[in-house]
Amino acid sequence: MSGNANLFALFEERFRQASDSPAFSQPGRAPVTYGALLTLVGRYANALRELSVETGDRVTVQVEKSIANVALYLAVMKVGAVYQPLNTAYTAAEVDYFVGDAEPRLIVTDPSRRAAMEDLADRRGVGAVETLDAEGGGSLAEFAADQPSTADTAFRDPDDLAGLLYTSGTTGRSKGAMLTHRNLSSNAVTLKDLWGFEPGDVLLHALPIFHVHGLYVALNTAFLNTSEIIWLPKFDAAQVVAELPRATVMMGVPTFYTRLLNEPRFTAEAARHMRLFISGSAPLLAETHREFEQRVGHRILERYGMTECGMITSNPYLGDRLAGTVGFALPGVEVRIADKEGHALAAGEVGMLETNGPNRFKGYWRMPEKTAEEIRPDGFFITGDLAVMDEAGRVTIVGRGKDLIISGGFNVYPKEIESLLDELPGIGESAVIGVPHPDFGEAVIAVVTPKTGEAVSESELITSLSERLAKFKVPKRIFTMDELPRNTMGKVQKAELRRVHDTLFRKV
Ligand code: MCA
Ligand code: AMP
Repeated sequence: MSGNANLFALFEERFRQASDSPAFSQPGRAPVTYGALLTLVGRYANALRELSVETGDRVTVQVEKSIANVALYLAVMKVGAVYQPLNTAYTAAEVDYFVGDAEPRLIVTDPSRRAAMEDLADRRGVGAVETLDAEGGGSLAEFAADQPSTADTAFRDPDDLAGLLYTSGTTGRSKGAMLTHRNLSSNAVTLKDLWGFEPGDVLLHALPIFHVHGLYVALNTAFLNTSEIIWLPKFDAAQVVAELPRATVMMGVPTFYTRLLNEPRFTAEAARHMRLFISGSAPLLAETHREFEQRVGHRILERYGMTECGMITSNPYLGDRLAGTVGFALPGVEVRIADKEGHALAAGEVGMLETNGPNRFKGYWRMPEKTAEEIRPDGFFITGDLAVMDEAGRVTIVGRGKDLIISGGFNVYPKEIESLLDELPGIGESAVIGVPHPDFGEAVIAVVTPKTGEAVSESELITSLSERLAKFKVPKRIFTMDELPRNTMGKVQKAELRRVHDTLFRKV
């Protein structure tokens, strides 16, 4: 019989060997060792089993970032269940959809949302609701504290699910990407080696942990290396600068790096101990890359990935990190730039980036037709990103074949907002576009046409949208036009709206 493919089995062995080493350090608090983390995970695993969570069950988690949250993530994996993290900004209406689709056994929520989640659980037939707060307290923490500290690690096959992470679609409903133990392990092992993780590395962690970047890319590589993790609740430039002198590696979205450059205390001296800065989730402007190098003497390593495939390409750790490019396919990962039929194009030609490898997800949860549309029969996944590859295999992302806005590293699908706007009183039609923004990279704005004879109020529209949508999706401005520009086929010309944005509208 082959070994246990459960990723937690791999971590467990390493955590045990490093049991006296710090796993997490937080400003002003005693560190949590890997041994203490193992104990906590054991207690949470027993708590999950007591709550009837079995292998293959989904556990929906919408809680603030905390070490207890990490222990819960690891415990879900340990018992062989499937972790479904949700952005804390999602409203009850948004969570309702995810819960209805994933059909979890257990929902873990912030204490402030308990009543709303219990209602939802009743309607959706979810067995249990428990809470965790930002300090790691709450009903689940209390229950776990009374449990034994050791528990068996469930035996899992490489293709069994470890995570269910939702990505919105360009049309219609959000899709749950089914991520397997093989997907997560292969990516973590590859990145740890590729990015040169070594004993003594300290990771500064300021990302949220409900997305692939902060959860799997950052935590899993650090865990494989049993690195100390400087644990910050969120990105705060001044706090990051204060903690950097103890760190060697940091991962962030481009907004982290532009915000650091706006912080006068961010100097070469502050970054003297750093080995590596990594950026991803959205394009890093070449000028940010250059300014960063001038300021602190580090070339940011830009990589490219997505929820469905984890990391796909990376600039080299040793070798040229070129501004504006995302580097080479990871070892073991295939990338091709293809035409509409999936045939590879020659070097230098722009096409769709398609990829395959052990990191590629298993498919969309209960959506076989969507899976078949996006994964070709030869296994290549159609990413929706337009790219070009040079003779040496270096990839540059040149645009998106999908109508998507990335704001501060969060994805926003215009279609979702347009559908809600179109339902509001007084609106004829709407178009949602992304426009350049100095902090978020892109900002969401909307253009609406009023129904004949009706007046629309920007602030009322924003208030209505905020009741249904996470804050980061709500347009920063909503402008009114008599009619939307259309091409001869009648399709709204978003490129034209973006082009005239600078001249027609005030900047956001
Ligand atoms: C917060 N706001 C935002 C965003 N974040 N609006 C647009 N885009 C955002 N990303 C809202 C707030 O609700 C607030 O609204 C106002 O904007 C200003 O908030 P501020 O305090 O400046 O924001 P913040 O709390 O400092 O957050 C900004 C942030 C954060 C630190 C950049 O958004 C963040 O941590 N982003 C990282 C996202 C990420 O991890 N992405 C990875 C997913 P108001 O003032 O009205 O209340 S992609 C992925 O995983 C793939 C696989 C990959 O390749 O990595
Ligand atoms: P998500 O669906 O949240 O996983 O977002 C994945 C998308 O983020 C990709 O399809 C790309 O469009 C974008 N992305 C991630 N990393 C980069 C990068 N380094 N440069 C440009 N776009 C990126």
